Amino acid sequence: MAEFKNLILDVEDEIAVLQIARPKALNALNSETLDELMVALTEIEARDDVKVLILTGGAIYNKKIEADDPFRSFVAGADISEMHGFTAAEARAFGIRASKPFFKLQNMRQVTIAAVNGFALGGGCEIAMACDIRIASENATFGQPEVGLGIIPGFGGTQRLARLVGMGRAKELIFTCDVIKAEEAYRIGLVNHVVAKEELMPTAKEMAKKIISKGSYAVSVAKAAINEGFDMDIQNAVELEANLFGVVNSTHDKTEGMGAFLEKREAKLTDF
Ligand code: CO8
Repeated sequence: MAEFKNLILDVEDEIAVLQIARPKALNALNSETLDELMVALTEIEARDDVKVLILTGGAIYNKKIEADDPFRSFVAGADISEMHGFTAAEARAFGIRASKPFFKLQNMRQVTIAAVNGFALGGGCEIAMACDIRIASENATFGQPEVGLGIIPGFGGTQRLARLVGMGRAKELIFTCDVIKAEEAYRIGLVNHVVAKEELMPTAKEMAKKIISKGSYAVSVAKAAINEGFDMDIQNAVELEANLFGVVNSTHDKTEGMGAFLEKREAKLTDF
């Protein structure tokens, strides 16, 4: 396994927990962290012993108000001190560099869950949106403050936010830079669940375990069907689904899953 300066990776019970841990900048994403993320996600995707990835913001914060609060920040955005001196070409290159780990989160075969603690601003909201599912602690806050900095969301925010919450709400959030609380994020469909701080990781792990108990291959094919079909016209999307439905019908899990139902016993699903 690679060594990381700004990430902490733990794998246990087929669940990888990847913490962004750059506390001096509230986990802001700089180039180094984005590159590390790409390395970590590539390694995780190649591991047969990982079925679900939980992405979270971690480490202990030695800061003013909430000293030593590990829930203070998920990711407070892209690193403003790095972006400040960018030329247009450098800014574009930075966006393309970030798109690699973001697309990896979106499309990797394992399910990705963002466990969002504290600030999820700008690039922080965007990286959470690149995950399949978002669970927020009740102190989490979300926003896209970019236009207030004279830029626009550049890690997919103009696209993924509109797809998740609808164009009207996405435009309001992006144009006003409003920072919303977890409950409001839940109300508009930006997050799937809101839980107490202490329940954040247990809830994410509980959901991961539930997903792992299903046929992992079928889950990954369902993920691909949803992702790839989403931007297609309905005719082609349903045809894609039919093709993938054919693929999963030749698996051990299909024989076992349906056989177990017919024999009125518990299915023993694997991952093929
Ligand atoms: N970048 C760099 N450093 C940061 C960032 C950031 N996004 N956020 C916080 N920090 C640093 C602060 O500078 C500070 O460092 P220091 O102690 O050395 O001064 C440290 O983290 C702690 O921050 P604060 O003292 O400000 O803590 P507060 O509790 O007072 O405030 C906030 C916390 C509200 C989160 C505040 O830090 C803040 O507003 N941060 C910036 C939030 C923001 O605007 N995020 C969006 C950034 S732009 C973006 O994400 C664009 C993504 C797309 C880029 C595409 C490029 C192609």
